[in-house]
Amino acid sequence: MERPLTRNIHPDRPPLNLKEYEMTGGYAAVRKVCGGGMTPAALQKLVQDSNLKGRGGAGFNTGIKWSLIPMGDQAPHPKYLIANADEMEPGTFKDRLLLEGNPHQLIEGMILAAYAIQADVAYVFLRWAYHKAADLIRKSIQEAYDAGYLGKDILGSDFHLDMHLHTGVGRYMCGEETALLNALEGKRATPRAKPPFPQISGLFGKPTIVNNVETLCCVPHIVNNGAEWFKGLSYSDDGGTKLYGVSGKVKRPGAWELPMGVTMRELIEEHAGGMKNGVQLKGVLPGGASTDFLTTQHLDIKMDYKSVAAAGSRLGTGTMIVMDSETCPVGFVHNLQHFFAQESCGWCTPCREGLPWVEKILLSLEKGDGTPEDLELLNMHAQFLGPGNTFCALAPGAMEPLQSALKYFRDDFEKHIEHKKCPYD
Ligand code: L3W
Repeated sequence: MERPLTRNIHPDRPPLNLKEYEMTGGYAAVRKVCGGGMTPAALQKLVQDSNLKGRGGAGFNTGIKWSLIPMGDQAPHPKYLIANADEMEPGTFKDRLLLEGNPHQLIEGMILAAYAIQADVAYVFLRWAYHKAADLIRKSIQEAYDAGYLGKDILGSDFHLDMHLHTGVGRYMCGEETALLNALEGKRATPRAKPPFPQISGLFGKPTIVNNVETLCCVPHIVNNGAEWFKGLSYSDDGGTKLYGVSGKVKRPGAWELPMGVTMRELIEEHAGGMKNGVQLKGVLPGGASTDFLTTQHLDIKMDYKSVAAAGSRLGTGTMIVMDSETCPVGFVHNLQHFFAQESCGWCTPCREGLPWVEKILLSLEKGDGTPEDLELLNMHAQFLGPGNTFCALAPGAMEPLQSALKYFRDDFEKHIEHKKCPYD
């Protein structure tokens, strides 16, 4: 089984420095492209043909996103390329593996993406808590400058690119691409209305592409091996491998690179070693906290965008949170809503006012003070805060685990009301 993104990542060894990375074939793709082997348009087409879909959570086709950027002599400059490394989705720790394990792979992917859109400046927008990654990226960017992969006339071509590291200050909101752009401009991290999409008016009003770390790390391998090879790595229609993760009461929580489309059962039972002794699987959030619960009846679905959506949830980041039979679903969802309420940027009223209210109702239920009307109120909120009623995806994402918990674990909610206490205490 091929694992292009992680084959040179070993937990017990420091990441490859530039020379070591080159010895494993690193920067060959930049040499090929900047050496005249591929035009920007051909690179955009190659990535589109590979069917690489954005790994940040939304699954938008990467090549199509790039193709929406203005090109040619009339295009506004500077253009920007941003790696979204603000990994703060609860239960998600896949980009960290790539950032700490092979920073040059990300830098190479960013140079290629920047070439494809003819960007002038690139930023890594990094989660504040990833201190180790920050040191490694800073050092690796310098190494790439020293070797001529960044700066003016890269490898003798007429392509120039500057790259900077920007560390956030610890707000979940900055993972949303337009809030990220505001933060990078030194403004309050509130989302912007879309359209215009960042491809047309992004950072400082200029054409900008924001891609997730894992997405960008796929690009050198697509350039080296081709679109058909990339598609062939997958068990499904979506191209490539995927970094999947499992957390919760499993025997071996972790993250693994596997063919896109492995089943949920394989992930939990084989890679994560199954549930810990004494507990059973009750529910799964397939791709971080802002996805709908699936349950044991869904274990055999493929973990790809289409299959997870058909089951009523989203692949999201592909890093699942497993809920076990000893954990109270009401307490579990309350904990998530506490996080989302705290991380709301406050820009739009439904999210700012609604999430703390949802949190309060859940806390009251969990303490045994809930009433049957509270369940109706929660259902109503799941609609009010759903897609189309808020400025960005934060509150609708928060409603996904709530609405699905009310659907699959309603008994548990009702028992709290009936017995006036948490049945799991
Ligand atoms: C041009 C159109 N571009 C969509 C682009 C858009 C964006 C991408 C996805 O996030 C989930 C959320 C969280 N013309 C376009 C278009 N695009 N339609 O495609 O867009 P969208 O709107 O489907 O999703 P979104 O609001 O960006 C939805 C998660 O993604 N999320 C992501 C966080 C990522 C990180 C990370 O990578 N470190 O933190 C943020 O909300 O799960 O449910 O680029 O511009 N017609």
